[in-house]
Amino acid sequence: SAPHIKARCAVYPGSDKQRFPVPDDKVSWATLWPEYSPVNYTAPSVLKKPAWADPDIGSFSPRFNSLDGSVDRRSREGDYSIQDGRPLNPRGRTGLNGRGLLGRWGPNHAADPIVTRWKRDSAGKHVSHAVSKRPVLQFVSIKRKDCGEWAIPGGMVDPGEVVSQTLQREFSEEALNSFQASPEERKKIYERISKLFGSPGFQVYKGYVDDPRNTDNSWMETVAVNFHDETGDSVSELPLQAGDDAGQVSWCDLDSSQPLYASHSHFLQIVAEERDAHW
Ligand code: RP5
Ligand code: MG
Ligand code: MG
Repeated sequence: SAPHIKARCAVYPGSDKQRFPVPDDKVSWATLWPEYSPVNYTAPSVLKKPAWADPDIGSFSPRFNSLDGSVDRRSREGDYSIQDGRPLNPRGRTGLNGRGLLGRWGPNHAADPIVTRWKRDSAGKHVSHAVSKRPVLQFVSIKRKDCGEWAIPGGMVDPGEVVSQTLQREFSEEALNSFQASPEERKKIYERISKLFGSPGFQVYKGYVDDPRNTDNSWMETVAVNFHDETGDSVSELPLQAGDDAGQVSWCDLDSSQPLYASHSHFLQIVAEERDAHW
């Protein structure tokens, strides 16, 4: 696995905290580095003890590497180590300890719905890329309110929730703003997307996400699944509307030059390869 990069961004998101600079050759915990002195930071929003966050370590001893009541503290990367009562990021140092903006010590589980269709011209014909000559895929992308970056409309798995539910729920909330629709519209949306999301989908990725919010003790993990509207008459016809943590929503071309949040570009590359599309 490649060393994480966004998890070492200079300034921690939503704060003025500078991460301790970690060069590539010092990322691994296996490399001894006595001078390493990361900044400690847990965001005030997390310390306020909202329902989605753990308490601080000390008074609290969760069951790491196991299913802890309804909170899944197992990593998809295998067992992680615990040092001084705190879990260690399985991809190594990030220059910051504590939880930052993340609620859980250890893995924070998310799900990423990648909804795709073929790009078509006004006559309905597939559009191929001028250089690669391959057909172009489009995916439903949202502009995140927190950082302004384009991203897959993913979100956190609620305690006890199954991933298939999270995928459909987050897509409905962020890309369709389903709650604001009229009852008939909502019913139509629900029927259309239940069919697409009820199909098996293609599992693109599961595991660690190189997310800028990661710390030495808390990190994002995801399950990314591709639901493809081959004929373009299912989700393709639904009006997109941004909701929840999405500021904008749009069908975007899959293309290696498009910068995206966290590891999302890597997930889309896998989708493009699987479907023999342009990348
Ligand atoms: C990323 O953060 C995941 O890939 C997912 O897209 C997202 C989940 O966090 P929120 O959108 O709930 O902030 O690491
Ligand atoms: Mg959400
Ligand atoms: Mg989200």
